Amino acid sequence: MDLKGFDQPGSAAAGETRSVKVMIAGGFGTGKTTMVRSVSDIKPLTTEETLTQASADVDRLIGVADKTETTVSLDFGKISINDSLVLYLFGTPGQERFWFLWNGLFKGALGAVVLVDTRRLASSFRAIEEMERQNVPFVVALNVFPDSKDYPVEEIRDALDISPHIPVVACDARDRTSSRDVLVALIRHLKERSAVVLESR
Ligand SMILES: Nc1nc2c(ncn2[C@@H]2O[C@H](COP(=O)(O)OP(=O)(O)OP(=O)(O)O)[C@@H](O)[C@H]2O)c(=O)[nH]1
Ligand SMILES: [Mg+2]
Repeated sequence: MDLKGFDQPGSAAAGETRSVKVMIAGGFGTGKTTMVRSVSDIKPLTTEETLTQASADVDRLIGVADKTETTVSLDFGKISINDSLVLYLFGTPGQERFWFLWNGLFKGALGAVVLVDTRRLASSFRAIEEMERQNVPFVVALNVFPDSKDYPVEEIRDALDISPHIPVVACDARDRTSSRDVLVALIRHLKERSAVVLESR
């Protein structure tokens, strides 16, 4: 994986900007659209439709009872991390009936954030499996809601069955700085991974 341009500002050739595709994934209602909206430098593109009663049995709304809309295709946003790095953000749909779109959406993605609502951990199991299946490096972002319990990170790691090298960070998807910090954690993770790959050659 070529991560040229992931270094600090100034290390890329003068005027060179690297564009990277990053996925914002996770289970239903975990805050993917909220994160893309809060962090994007441009007016994000969203494809939300009104939640229908038909999905109520399938997608449990515990904790997000005031949720009225769901992503049916994708969210799209963009953020400049520094002079040499621009991230293009693609938010995935969370409802299971739209997961067939994930294969196409992930093409060319260098990394992903998997958002997790710790009140509904199981809703993000499938997303984590997908990252592993598609071999996309990822970080886990625990989107903290007012009534989320403060579980030790190790407990969450065990419950999600993710390996120790995958970063787990807490965030508030509504907050731009917090969401940006998650993306920076992902970039660091990608850099560390690429260093390991290069060293092992
Ligand atoms: N309290 C709190 N509420 C949040 C936070 N993030 C999102 N919400 C709310 O939680 C609900 C779900 O957020 P969305 O951003 O639509 O979630 P999503 O993952 O895009 O949902 P789908 O596309 O349907 O899978 C919305 O009602 C948000 O207002 C958060 O960090 N804290
Ligand atoms: Mg959404």
